[in-house]
Amino acid sequence: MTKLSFFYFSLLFTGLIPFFLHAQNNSGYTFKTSGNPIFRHKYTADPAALVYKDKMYIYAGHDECPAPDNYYRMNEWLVFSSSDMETWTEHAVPLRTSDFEWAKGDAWASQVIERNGKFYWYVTVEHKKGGKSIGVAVADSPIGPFKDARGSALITNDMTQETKISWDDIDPTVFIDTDGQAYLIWGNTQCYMMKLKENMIEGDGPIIPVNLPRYTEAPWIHKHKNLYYLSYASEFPEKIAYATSKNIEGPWEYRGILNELSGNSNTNHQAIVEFKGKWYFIYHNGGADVNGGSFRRSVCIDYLYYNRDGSIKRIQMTSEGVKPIK
Ligand code: FUB
Repeated sequence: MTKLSFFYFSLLFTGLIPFFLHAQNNSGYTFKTSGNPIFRHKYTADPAALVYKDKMYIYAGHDECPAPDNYYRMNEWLVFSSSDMETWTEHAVPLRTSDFEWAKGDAWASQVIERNGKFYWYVTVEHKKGGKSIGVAVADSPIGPFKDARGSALITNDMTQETKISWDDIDPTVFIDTDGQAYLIWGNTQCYMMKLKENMIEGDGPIIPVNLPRYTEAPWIHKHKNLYYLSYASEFPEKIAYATSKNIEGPWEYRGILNELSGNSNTNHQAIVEFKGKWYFIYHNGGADVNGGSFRRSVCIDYLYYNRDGSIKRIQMTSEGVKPIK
């Protein structure tokens, strides 16, 4: 290769790196994070975490709105995995709104859970008939490929009547209790709960309103030492608040604010999981770069600590993020 052709080759190669990083499908792209936000090559929002075997998986919506526009342009969800919280792999795009034949778009908040070796992904989408709806996709692996498990929405706007808005059926969180009963919790403005059948793709009983003070959206349910925790986005712009109960069906006791406003993002959307002996608070802010904000969000991770009485210490959002697990 002559010096000149080497020069042109290098130019082409280095010029293509950003293209590859922003390409639709970064299957197998592995990188070390250097603090918050942890993913910087794409905007990522509404994180949901799943701990399975040796790894943490983070599922996120992909904020694709170009600056300076400001609207939710979200057509697909992404999945990342790590075994040490420092080295992350982005896998092939596992799910798009177009995988739900009945959906029109809007890859809003979601959560994945495992049952009997299958992975169920509950997602928010806009229904072709109008109104936000919840769908469920299924896969044999945490990284997919996922496919629509029902061929129809699990929750549609006409199934909930507590508010008149068309976007109240968003932001599903899912939980399987120690007795095997699965629950779906979701909602904007009004929080709802419904039992799921063992097949995980059908409701099992009525939709019950869950009353939480200053509730906006983004419920996340987890259990710690026999206490149920229901965290959620409160007011707008959003802080994350939480409530606890000894019974998953309530009543819920409001326990205060867990996370403050997340900088320049109106939304804050959290997930809470234990991984390898530590608890993590996973959320988004608008801090990836100068174009970051409410419609170009980025996933962050900080530690979560409990007090002896079961309450949770206020989250300290940091630039450094969490330490690698040795
Ligand atoms: O990403 C779209 C919506 O913004 C989510 O569904 C809400 O939780 C908020 O983060």
